Amino acid sequence: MKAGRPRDDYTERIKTNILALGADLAGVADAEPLEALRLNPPHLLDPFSRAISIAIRLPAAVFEEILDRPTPNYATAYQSANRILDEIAFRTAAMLEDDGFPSLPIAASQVLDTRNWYGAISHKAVGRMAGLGWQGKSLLLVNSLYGPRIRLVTVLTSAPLKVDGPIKNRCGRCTMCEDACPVGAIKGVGTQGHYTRRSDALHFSRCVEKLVGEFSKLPNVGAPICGICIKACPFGQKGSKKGRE
Ligand code: B12
Repeated sequence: MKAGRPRDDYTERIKTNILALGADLAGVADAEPLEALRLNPPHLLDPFSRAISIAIRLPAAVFEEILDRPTPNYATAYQSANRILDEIAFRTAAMLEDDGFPSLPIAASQVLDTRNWYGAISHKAVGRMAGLGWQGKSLLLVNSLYGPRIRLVTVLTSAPLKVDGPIKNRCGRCTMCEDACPVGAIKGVGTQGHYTRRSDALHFSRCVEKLVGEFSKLPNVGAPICGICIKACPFGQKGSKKGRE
């Protein structure tokens, strides 16, 4: 199959196959606006015209357990989610390449610049441009049904997929994530689009220091995770009407 005009039927088939691999959400972003992101390597997007955003939700009970720190069960769910996402992305890229379209899976949770905390490409930016959710006050991608209780992965591709667009930000005046953050890292600044720098939304060093300096050293956690701003978001909470309206 040759790349060319976006094809609705092919896009639907690919999305259906991605969901069949175990994903909960899949959407397509145009790669061009993503060139403005900090990319590693800088020419990462050159061969590609599309970025597929794929998400899986984490079990709700994992967050019920979190009070003021990440739990071993959250650490395990985090690792399992990354493994599942990496496999789905790998298989999706292979499927697209079988159809003749070069495609590159980007790992769910790889940090390439460990000094400044950057991955190859921001999965949240891809997810937002692919319509999976909006960028909340927590800086996280918030899906209307699952809230921020999702993890993300990206597949870059040259396949002629139809692009989905960003969706409206529904944080409104809510301050639940801001109020819950144990180090007051969330500034509570809303955006209808996206933040220009992460420091617009976050006291970044407060978050990093808590996660890296303290939480990652907890027994049976071993990763810079937290989960508190995720749990606090009313979107995706069991029994919450948010997202179902
Ligand atoms: C390094 C890293 C960290 C670091 C730094 C965090 C940070 N805010 O950058 C630390 C260890 C502190 C961390 C913490 C957390 N992380 Co983290 N982290 C990453 C990682 C590996 C790279 C992030 C990165 O490169 N950021 C670069 C900055 C510049 O990008 P950004 O934060 O997305 O913000 C920009 C864009 O989104 C942009 N944007 C949005 N839309 C658009 C559209 C266009 C066109 C453009 C140009 C820009 C744009 O605006 C922002 C400012 O530039 C990603 C995986 C990945 N590759 O994306 C996971 C990731 C962001 N982390 C995630 C999570 C869940 C967390 C934590 C909750 C910890 C946890 N697991 O419990 C906290 C939350 C902190 C917070 N509130 O932000 C998830 C987010 C899932 C979601 N629902 O959004 C990700 C995506 C991992 C995954 N595979 O799912 N993380």
